[in-house]
Amino acid sequence: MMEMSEKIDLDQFDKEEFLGPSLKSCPGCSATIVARFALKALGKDTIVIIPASCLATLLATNTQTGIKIPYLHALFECGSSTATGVKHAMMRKGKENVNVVTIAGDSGSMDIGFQALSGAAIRNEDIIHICYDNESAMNTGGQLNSCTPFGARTPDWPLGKRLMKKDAPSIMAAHNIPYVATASISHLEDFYMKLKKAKKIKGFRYIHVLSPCPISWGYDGRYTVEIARKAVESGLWMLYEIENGSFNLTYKPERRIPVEEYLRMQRRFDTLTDDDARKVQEIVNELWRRYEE
Ligand SMILES: Cc1ncc(C[n+]2csc(CCOP(=O)(O)OP(=O)(O)O)c2C)c(N)n1
Repeated sequence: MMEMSEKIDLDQFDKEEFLGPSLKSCPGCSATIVARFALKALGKDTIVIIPASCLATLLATNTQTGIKIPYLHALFECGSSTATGVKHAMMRKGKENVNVVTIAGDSGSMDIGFQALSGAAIRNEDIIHICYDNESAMNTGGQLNSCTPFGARTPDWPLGKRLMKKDAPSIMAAHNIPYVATASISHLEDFYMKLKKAKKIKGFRYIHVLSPCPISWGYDGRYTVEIARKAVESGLWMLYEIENGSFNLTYKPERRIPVEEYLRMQRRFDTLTDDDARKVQEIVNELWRRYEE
């Protein structure tokens, strides 16, 4: 289990950068943190597929691009099938070692993109899928989707969602793929270590990263990392990996902070009642009780 410090020592990561100027991200955007560290870990022999999402538009629009390796902007519903085709083409050319990675949002992974993702996973295609989860369809204004958590308010659901968030990593683990992991942009060493490990594994690999969005979640962009850290420190967002079916917690908060410390920093939870907040706390307690058993 890794010890996490507040300050990140950048010397431990590969130096080469694959994202350059011309990125059109909002201040405090964590999708770019996900892409930056994913590409650093995977290295230059990588082809990246990004279906319609914030990341797709901010990396390349019109004649400008901010990415330095081959990049394909896929249709919203086709991230994993496009990646499958690219990987097979590489194999046909004798370039088996090229990493093919899809970086998709939560809708592009768990909603409209799910059919392609599930198909590629069950065939155990030799590709990596990274879902950066900002818990809404942000590129079109932050609409509700299956990854939006209980109680969060969205423009199309202004009173707050009454349904639970989809448990994406468990669904992917049920495909019996060799590697599934969760990560958070607040715990970059952990994310990086998982990417490096995934890179060496053959077959379908899935990493689900918590990726706060200042616009959709309603907070000042300077708090992006702090909010992600609070999600982990409260136990709401568990950091783990499932390697060939065996579960391994990669980080355990020393003393879990109350989930309200996380929830109350975000305007999307403005309509959450105290009773609802207690309900979220109970869900987290139950999750950890079951894990500790
Ligand atoms: C078939 C189709 N329907 C709708 C859209 C419009 N669209 C583009 S991006 C997007 C939301 C993407 O959400 P997500 O995958 O969660 O990524 P995020 O924008 O949050 O980064 C939508 C609805 C589209 N491009 N194609």
